[in-house]
Amino acid sequence: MTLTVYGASLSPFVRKVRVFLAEKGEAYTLEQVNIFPAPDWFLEISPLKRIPVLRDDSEGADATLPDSSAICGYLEKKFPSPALYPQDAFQYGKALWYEEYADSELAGNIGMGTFRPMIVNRMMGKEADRETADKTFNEKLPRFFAWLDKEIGAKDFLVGGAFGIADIAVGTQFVNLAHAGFRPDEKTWPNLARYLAAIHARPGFAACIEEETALLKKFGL
Ligand SMILES: N[C@@H](CCC(=O)N[C@@H](CS)C(=O)NCC(=O)O)C(=O)O
Repeated sequence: MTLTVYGASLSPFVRKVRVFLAEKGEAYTLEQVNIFPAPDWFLEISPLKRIPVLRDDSEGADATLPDSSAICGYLEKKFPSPALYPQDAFQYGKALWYEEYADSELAGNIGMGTFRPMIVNRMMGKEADRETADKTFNEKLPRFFAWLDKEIGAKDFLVGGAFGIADIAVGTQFVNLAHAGFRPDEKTWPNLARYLAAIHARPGFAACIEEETALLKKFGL
């Protein structure tokens, strides 16, 4: 296998790359890396100590690339079909904006505010912090849900009438929210709930969700 993804399966950014590769129909090996703490060899390929990192042996012995956005941009150039970024210039810009929105604020609030207190805590042998998770879900996340619900409206995909990077970046963060035990209420945000159900049912997402759910079960979560 020439492509290797270094990371851990519950990371939303690792899942982003895995779903991207699945949609491209490209096979890869997932090499699990524990980043708490990251081993020395990993710091050499990930100076910010973050997962994921992609290795592409077809590009030479040291061909590694950190950061999910850099990796997806690279994979799009290397494997152009099916296109996962819009061709139209403005739609392309919009897709990058949704990706940024998901990777920064949405990820921060879901990750630190729900996934860490409910899942990471328990995986590390600590008590779940339900108070923090409930507070995040009830007070911080509704404005993200409302904005996304409005952006999606009656559409199937966020940008350009086709599934792509924006849907992968947004969809992956909501998998972590679901792992933490929370979903946007379908009566309050019906467009978002319908959209997420459809995105998560795609084979790339469904395979990751199934694998991760089994992993969480092994931890008794
Ligand atoms: N911008 C990066 C973010 C990656 C990221 O934050 N990964 C987390 C795991 S979900 C990580 O490696 N955290 C370890 C740390 O920050 O030390 C990307 O898109 O790949």
